[in-house]
Amino acid sequence: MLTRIDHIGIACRDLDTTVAFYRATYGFEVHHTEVNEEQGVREAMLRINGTDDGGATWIQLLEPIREDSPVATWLAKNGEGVHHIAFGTADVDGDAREIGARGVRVLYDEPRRGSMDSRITFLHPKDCHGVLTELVTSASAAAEDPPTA
Ligand code: CMX
Ligand code: CO
Repeated sequence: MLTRIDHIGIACRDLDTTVAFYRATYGFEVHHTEVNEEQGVREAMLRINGTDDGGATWIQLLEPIREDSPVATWLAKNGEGVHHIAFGTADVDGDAREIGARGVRVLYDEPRRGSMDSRITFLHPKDCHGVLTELVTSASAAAEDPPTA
């Protein structure tokens, strides 16, 4: 079951200047940064608020590290802006299976590693009214509530 907005993913050309904008304009601080080689991004997670299931809601700022990465392709076409939304769930495997069975293309056979050791998968934007949609189980949610299926 999808229980919350986990994050909004925002594509930017320069992570450091974008982080500086979010800090100066809104007062949001960086909780975590990492390079995700597989996804082709350098990213910063800005924690916006806690949620009643013990998770949190984030802004994920994404700078491409490779020209052939999804974020680089998207930036070249659209410029900076909102790249995807992510729904949080305690069971990304089960939810991806259920949503796939409804005819929405799930991009990965198995969830992959996302920010902060979360497990993530994506739904094709063309099957979601133009919105690239990520499903994510955070490392803490997985530890507290392991999938039983
Ligand atoms: N939002 C909405 N539409 C999108 C999109 C996005 N982020 N990315 C691509 N599209 C649309 C394109 O506009 C294009 O539409 P048209 O055919 O009408 O022009 C169509 O989808 C195909 O786009 P493309 O540029 O040819 O790109 P690809 O098909 O090669 O890749 C996708 C699209 C979704 C499969 C790819 O971006 C992907 O695998 N995304 C998942 C991984 C990812 O985004 N990782 C970065 C974030 C990591 C994280 O969150 O941790
Ligand atoms: Co994301």
